[in-house]
Amino acid sequence: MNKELTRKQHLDLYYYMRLTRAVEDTMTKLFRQNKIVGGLYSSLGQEAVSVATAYALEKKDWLAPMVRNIGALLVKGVPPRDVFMQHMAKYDSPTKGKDGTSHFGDLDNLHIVSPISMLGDLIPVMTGVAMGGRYLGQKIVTMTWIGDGGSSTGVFHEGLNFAAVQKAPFVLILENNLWAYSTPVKRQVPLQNLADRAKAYGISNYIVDGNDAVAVYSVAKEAVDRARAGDGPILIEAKTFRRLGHAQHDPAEYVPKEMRAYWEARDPILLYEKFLAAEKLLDAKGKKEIDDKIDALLATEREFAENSPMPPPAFADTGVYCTGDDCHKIRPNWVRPISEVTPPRSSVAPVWTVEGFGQGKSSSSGNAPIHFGDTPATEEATRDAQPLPRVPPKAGAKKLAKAAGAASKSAAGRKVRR
Ligand SMILES: Cc1ncc(C[n+]2csc(CCOP(=O)(O)OP(=O)(O)O)c2C)c(N)n1
Ligand SMILES: [Mg+2]
Repeated sequence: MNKELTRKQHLDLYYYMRLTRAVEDTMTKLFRQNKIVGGLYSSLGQEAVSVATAYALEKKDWLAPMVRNIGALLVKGVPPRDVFMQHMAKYDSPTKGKDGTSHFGDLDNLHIVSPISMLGDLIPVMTGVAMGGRYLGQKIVTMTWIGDGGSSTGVFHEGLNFAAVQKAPFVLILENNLWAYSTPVKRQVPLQNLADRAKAYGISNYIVDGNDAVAVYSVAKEAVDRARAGDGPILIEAKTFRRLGHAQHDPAEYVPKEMRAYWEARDPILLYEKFLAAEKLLDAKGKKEIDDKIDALLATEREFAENSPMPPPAFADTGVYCTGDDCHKIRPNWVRPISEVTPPRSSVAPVWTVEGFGQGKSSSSGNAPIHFGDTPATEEATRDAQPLPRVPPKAGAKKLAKAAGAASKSAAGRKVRR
C-alpha cells in the first residue's frame, strides 16, 4: 500500500476510475442511439491518468480538462448528469446546449476552466490562473493535460516557457498515448521521452507508468506539493495508450494488433483491482457494492439527462455575441488596491546594462560579447568578437598572417550596438 494514501483514498481512486469507464460506456450507448450531438471521445485505458492526477489536487486548486479527461471532472465533483447533458446538448447542461463534449467549466464553485479546442492553449491560460492565485495569496496549484501530438504545438512551448520564467505553480500532465489521430508518436517527435521537453525550459519533469494508478497519484502529489511550495511548473509524462480511435468515427485500424493486445493486458482498472486484492483492500463483496453504487447512480443521472429538454428554438440567437451585462458578469476582482497593481506603482524601471551578458562561450567557440549603450568595450571582448580567420588546412604561413591581419583591421573600434 502507498503510505500516502489511506484505505478510503485507495478505494476512491478505484471508484472514480470505474465511474469514468461507466460514464463513457453509457455515452457510447447514447451515441449509438443518436442521442449525442457531435463527436464522442474516449479515455478507455487512460482512466488512471485523469483520475489519479486530479485526485492529487486540493479543493481550492484549479484544473482545465481536455476531451479525454472526464475522469478529472468527476473527481473534481462534476455530476455525471452534467457530462451526459453536455454531450447531448440539453437545455439543463452547463452550457445550456450551446456547446458539446466536455467543453464546459465552472469558475465559481469547482474551479474548472473549460477546455480549449486549440491544442496547447490551456497551458498559458492555466499559467495565468496560477499567477492570479499567487497574486491573490491563495496558494493554489493549477493543472491541465496535453497529448503527445499537442506537445508539438507552438503554444505548448511558449506556454511552458512562460510558466517556467514566471515560476507559476502549475502542473502539466503530458498524456503520451502513442497516437495523435493516426500518427504514431515516433513519426512526429524525435524523442524517446517527451518529458525531455521540460529540459528546454529548465523545469522539473517526471515520467510515470500511466496505467498504474498509485504510481500516477504518487508522482502527481509530489509535483503538486512542489509546485505549491514554489518550485515552479512541473511536467509529468504519463506513458499510456489510446485504446479506441481518435473518436467514435475512427475504427483505428492503423494500430498494430500486437500493440493493442499488449496494452489491453495492461488495463489500468484490472491492474489496480489486482493490486487492491493483494493489499486486502478490495474483495468480491466490496467490488459488488461499488458496482451497485455506480449502476444506481448512473441510472438516475441518465434518466435525468434524457428527460431534460433540448434548448427552445428562440434561444438559438442569444448568447452568440457579447452584449455586456446581460451576457456575462465577469468583472476584474481587484482584491488588492488597484493603485498598487497598476502603473505607476507597478512600473518596472528600464535597465540597459545586463551584467554578465556576452561572457559565455558561443556554440561556435569563442565568446560573443555584446555591449549595450555606453558600456565600454574591453580589449579582450573586442578581440573575442571577431570571427576566427577561415584558413584552408594546408594554407601557408603567409596566407595565415594575411588572414589574421585582415581580421584585426576590421576589429578596430568595432562596437555592437542594440
Ligand atoms: C492547434 C491544433 N491543431 C490541430 C488540432 C486538431 N486535432 C484535434 S485532436 C488532434 C490530435 C491530438 O493528438 P494528441 O495531442 O496526441 O491527443 P490524443 O487525441 O491522443 O489524446 C488534432 C490534430 C487542434 N485541435 N488544435
Ligand atoms: Mg496522443
